[in-house]
Amino acid sequence: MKKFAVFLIVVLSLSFVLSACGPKTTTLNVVVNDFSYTPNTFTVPAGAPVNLVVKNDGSVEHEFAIMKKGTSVTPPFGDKDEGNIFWELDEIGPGTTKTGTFTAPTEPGEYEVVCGLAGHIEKGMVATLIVK
Ligand SMILES: [Cu+2]
Repeated sequence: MKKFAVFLIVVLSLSFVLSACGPKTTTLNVVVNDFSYTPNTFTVPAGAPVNLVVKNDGSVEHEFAIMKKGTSVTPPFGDKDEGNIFWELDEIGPGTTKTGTFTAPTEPGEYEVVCGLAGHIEKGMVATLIVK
C-alpha cells in the first residue's frame, strides 16, 4: 500500500512537470501611435500562446485586429471585413496599455494586422504578423 502511495505521488508530480512544458508563451510588445504600429512586423511561432501588450502613445483610440489568412482589408474597413477577423484587441484608449492573449494561427504565413477605426488604415495603420 505504501509503495502504491509513493508510485501515485511520482506519477502526479510527473504530470505536473509535463504540463508545465507546454508551448511557451510569446510576448509581443507593440506601440501604436497616430497612425502607425511600431514595430510594423512581428513574428510568432505557429500555434503558440501569445501575450500581446499594446501601448497607445497616440491621442485617439486604436485597435489591433489580425485578419484571417489570405484576407486583407480594402479600405474603408467595414461590415465586409468583420467576418475576416481572426482575433482583435480593441478599445485601446489614448495613453493606456492594453493586454490580450490569443493562440497564434497553426498555419504559417503572413497575416495582415489593421486598425479598423474609420480612416486609420488609410493613414497607415497596417502591420504584418508572420507565423512560422
Ligand atoms: Cu487606429
